[in-house]
Order: sequence, then C-alpha cells, then structure tokens
Amino acid sequence: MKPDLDAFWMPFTASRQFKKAPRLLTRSADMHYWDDKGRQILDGVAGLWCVNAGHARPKIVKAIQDQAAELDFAPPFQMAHPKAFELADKVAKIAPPGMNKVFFTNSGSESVETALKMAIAYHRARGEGTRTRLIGRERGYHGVNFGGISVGGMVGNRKMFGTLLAGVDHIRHTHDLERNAFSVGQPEHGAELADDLERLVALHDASTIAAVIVEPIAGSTGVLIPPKGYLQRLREICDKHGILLIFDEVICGFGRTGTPFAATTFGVTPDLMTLAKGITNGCVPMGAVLAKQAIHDVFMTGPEHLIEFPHGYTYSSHPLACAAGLATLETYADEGLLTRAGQLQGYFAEAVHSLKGLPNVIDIRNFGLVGAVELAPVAGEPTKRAFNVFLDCYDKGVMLRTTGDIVAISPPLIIEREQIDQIVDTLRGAIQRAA
Ligand code: PXG
Ligand code: PLP
Repeated sequence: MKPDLDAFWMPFTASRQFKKAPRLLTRSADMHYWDDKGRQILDGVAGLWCVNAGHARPKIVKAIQDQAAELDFAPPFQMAHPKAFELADKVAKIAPPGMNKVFFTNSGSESVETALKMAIAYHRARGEGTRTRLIGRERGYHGVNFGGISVGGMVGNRKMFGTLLAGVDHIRHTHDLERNAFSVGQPEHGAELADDLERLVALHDASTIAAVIVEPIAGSTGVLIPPKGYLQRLREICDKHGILLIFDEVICGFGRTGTPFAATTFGVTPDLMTLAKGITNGCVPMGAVLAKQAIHDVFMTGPEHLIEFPHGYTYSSHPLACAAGLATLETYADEGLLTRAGQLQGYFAEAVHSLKGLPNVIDIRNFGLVGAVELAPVAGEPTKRAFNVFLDCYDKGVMLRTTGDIVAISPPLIIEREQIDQIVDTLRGAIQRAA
C-alpha cells in the first residue's frame, strides 16, 4: 500500500519536490538499495556517510535482534549494562593513543554538544573558567543543534535561527580552487590558513578560548581535504595557547580515510573527538565523544557520591546501539574494512579524476574512499545543476549526495572496483546531460 505522504515533515529535504516524485527505499543488502518499484540502486554514499560495512550485514542484524529480546533498555544514569563497557573498551582500543575515555550519545549532533560542554567544563574544573569561547571554521558542519550550528560555518544552516550561541568565532575555511583545483589527495597549498587561529587569539586573548572544533576532512560542505601540514599547524597553535583541539570525525571515523580515524591517518591527535554514523554502521542511532585520559581525570574530584559531569541522554549507551556497535566493530575487523579505503584509494582517485574535462567540472578532490566533483552553478540558480545530476544518477540506479553544486561520493567500504566504475560512469553521463 502506498503511504500517505502528507504528515511527515521531512528533514533537510526539498519536500514539495520530493512529495511530487518520491524516492522511497524499501530494502537494502550489501552495496545496494531497492526502491518501492523493485529497482536496484547502487549506494554511492553509504546511506548518509554511515553504512561503512554495507547494508543488512548478518552479524549486525542478529546482534540487534538478539539484544531486543534479551535486554531492551537499561537506564544509563546511575545504572548500566555490560555491553556499554565492552563497546567503550573496543572503541578506545582502535582510537588514537591516549584517547581512552568514551562518552555515548545518540547522534553526531549530540556528540558535538557533548564535546563543546566538556571543553568548557574542563577548563572551569581546572580553575580557568574564563575559557568559554568556542572557535569553529567557515564551512564547518557540526550537526544541527544550537552549539553545533553556532560553531558550524554553513550559512544555510545558520541564517534562519537567530543569534545562536554567544562567544563563538570562526577561522577561515581551506577551500582554494585557484591554487588547489584537481589536487589528488591532500592539496599542497594552505597550511598557513591554520595561522588564522593566531589572529583570533590576538583578538580575543587565549585566556578566553576553550576549544577549536574542525572536521579533519570537511564532509557535508562538499569534501574539503586538509592541505598538507594544516592540521599539524592547528595542533601546534592550540598547544601553544592551551586551547583544546576537537576533531569532529562523525564522517571521517571508522575507516573512511584508510585507518580507523582521520586523526591516525593524518598523524595529529586531538584532545576530544566526536563520532557517530559508522560506530553502528548506521543501523541503530549512536554517537560518542572520545576524550584524553587527562581531560576525564580533571572531573574526577570532589565527594564520590556526587555526579562529576552533569550531562547525558536518556538513550546514551542504549543496549540496541551497543549490540549493533559491537557487531559492527567485529564485522570491520573480520573483513579488514577499517584499512580497506587505503588499498582502494589509488583506484578510486584515478576513477573520479577521470571526470576532469567534462563540461562545468571545476574541481575534483579525493582522499581515502571519499571524493567530490564540484560543478559550476547554473547562472542565477545555485545548487540546481548538482541536484539535477543527483536526480539523473538516481534514475540510472546510483545514489549519490549533493551539497551546493558539489556531488559527493563516499561508498560503503566493501565496494568493489567494478562498482566504483559504475558510480563514475553513471556520474559521467549525468554531468554530460546536465551541461
Ligand atoms: N558532525 C559532522 C562532521 C557530520 O558530518 C554531524 C556532526 C551530525 O551528525 P547527526 O548524526 O546529528 O546528523 C555530521 C552529520 C550531508 C550530511 O549532507 C552530512 C551529515 C548529516 C546530514 C547530511 O552530507 N553529517
Ligand atoms: N524533555 C523532557 C521533558 C525530558 O524529560 C527529557 C528527558 O528526560 C528530555 C527532554 C531529554 O530527552 P533525551 O534524554 O532523550 O535527550
């Protein structure tokens, strides 16, 4: 039976267009979706950057089913269940060295709010309560809650929502078509853009700044790869001024860049790290914040019967999410998925860069198993060209994602070479037709 489409107010959707021509997914397995008409669609974006092990993987399905029957819910405040500890331990074991404390949330947005609150509370607990300012970056995406859109830098996600958080500033983004267009892997130019943080320190004084939050690779804004040396420089400047560095790895985490986390791939360890999406392979909502031991320990003072960090969600460390997370990590390990992007990235890079020279293609970028093709906008109608490419690809059986006039590719890490070819060939046709 066809559902009535009226009541559901859809998130981040051109909903009037959608309801005229709905794209309804009804089934999934491995690299594919099927729609309500029985059409098979190749998943070029891991659902929404989250289904890193591919769809409906047996171990994960069974773990969720078994968990629902065994223990459906356990209160996470003043109580717990064993799998929460088990999952925290397993996540800590693949985390960058020293990031061994894990706080669970239910989404990337909640992870961001949690990390920002941790940063401010950490400084206060150490007697530096003046450090309350949060620094984000232009074009950053840190979810949709008030803290996240305040430090975020995507204008469209901010402009409708008033004054946002006070005491926030932004460093410049790193996108530079003039110097870096068509870079394969990390761009050469732009490490010096990290020095923008020095400008904000000079303006506000380090004693007012709690933390800087950046995505190692900015995903949602259109896949901006960090220039060589940029993240290292940001780390150095944070250290020099006692500012915490937060990496938002909601998209980068769990194998997208060729190691478990972008922090490891790029060799820069932050103080706090936000995770979500791939932690449960997208099967049950879950997020997490990883913290360095020393940050955690600052909170562990005062009378032992008191709550040290007054924060948490009803569904933090939900049993279904923990069961899914454990089975997900096992699946990643069984199949070597957290390093597979490293093995495929050469082939993937060559495939996506083969689109260079097509009409309106003004940049192509890639790292690990994430890529983007930036198109010149239709004059006076920004976003339309890429959206038409997205619709065309979907019509031809490949699901991609667009933001602005950028088409993003971030397939499940189980992808095979022929499927990379199918994505790129379909995209080639759509870009030609959109000329
Ligand atoms: N931080 C980053 C870096 C993200 O990519 C979030 C936080 C928020 O996570 P939740 O689970 O609250 O959505 C994200 C999520 C897109 C797109 O258009 C990307 C995300 C979400 C929705 C759309 O590419 N990333
Ligand atoms: N609003 C009300 C009235 C609540 O009682 C709660 C939680 O108890 C929340 C919001 C927060 O919900 P959650 O813990 O699921 O984020």
